[in-house]
Amino acid sequence: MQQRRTLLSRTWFAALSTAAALATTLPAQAQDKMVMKAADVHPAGYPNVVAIENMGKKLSAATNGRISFQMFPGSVLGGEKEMIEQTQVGAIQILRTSLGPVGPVVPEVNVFNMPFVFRNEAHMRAVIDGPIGQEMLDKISASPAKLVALGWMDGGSRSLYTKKPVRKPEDLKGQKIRMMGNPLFVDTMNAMGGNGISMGYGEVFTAIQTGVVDGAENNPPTLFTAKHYQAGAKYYTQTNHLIIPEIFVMSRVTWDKLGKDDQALVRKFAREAQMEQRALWDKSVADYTGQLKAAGVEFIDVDNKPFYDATAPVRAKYGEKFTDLIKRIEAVK
Ligand code: BDP
Repeated sequence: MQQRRTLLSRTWFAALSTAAALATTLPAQAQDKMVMKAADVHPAGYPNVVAIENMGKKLSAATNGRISFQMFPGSVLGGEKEMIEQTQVGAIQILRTSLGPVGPVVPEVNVFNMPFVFRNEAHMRAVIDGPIGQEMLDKISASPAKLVALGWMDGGSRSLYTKKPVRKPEDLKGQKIRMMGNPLFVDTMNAMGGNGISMGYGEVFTAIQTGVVDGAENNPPTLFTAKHYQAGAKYYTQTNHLIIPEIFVMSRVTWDKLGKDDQALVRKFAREAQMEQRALWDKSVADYTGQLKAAGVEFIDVDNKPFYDATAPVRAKYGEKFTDLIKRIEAVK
């Protein structure tokens, strides 16, 4: 009897130690498997979506499938404002978003959201690639917003698209123009001569179609993929009034669950995603501009000086808190 008990407990002991050994060697495959929800308002195939998907594939390969991304494109998880909130609480793990709707959550980013703060896209890229860009990512991560900023993405330049042609600020009189959710943008449009209406991206098509707004503003890839020109906004006026970089972030809730090595892997592949998106972006601007023209969208070249001058009060109002930073931005070649 005694012997039997010993035998049994030995068997148990052996089984337990095997389980323990498995647990220390296998956590990677079984227990800690993490499928991160990645979200974007843009559809599958859009440069930003592709770059994040590829980042997820690299992470998955480097961790033997322990960490992977599942992409939810095309606003299926909500508009950007809602997705930012979901990322803050950890319901979304990876989010690519414009910096526009981040402004109300992390006010420091508004310096990049100001009209004509960058001279052109090359200037914007030089700023985000340099120390100011890194400082801004660090500010977002250090803010109470619970977002860890992983990198930048290109959002090109935003220009106006309307049902009636616009060539000067006076042409915007009485026109309701949809802007992203941030009071800075409503002020910008009001200063440019129109009536800024803040509205979620997903509502813009119907709003243009039904006349709730007379137009909106965005970059050519978004105008093309969102098909807003098919809703009637066929005049694309090259004001280039906003050159807003975009970011991708990880929920702080998720980031804190990762070990140091995994965090380093995420950083490495994030840097690569930033570079990959830029190459895809340049190609997509050229492609989509061609397709917009082929679809009958009229590109109007304008002197944007009157729009620049008209928005001086907006830069004065929102730039007040950032005077030193703005001087540093201007000094970047
Ligand atoms: C696009 C941005 C996207 C914004 C959208 C908008 O890539 O992040 O949600 O504009 O206007 O250019 O809301």
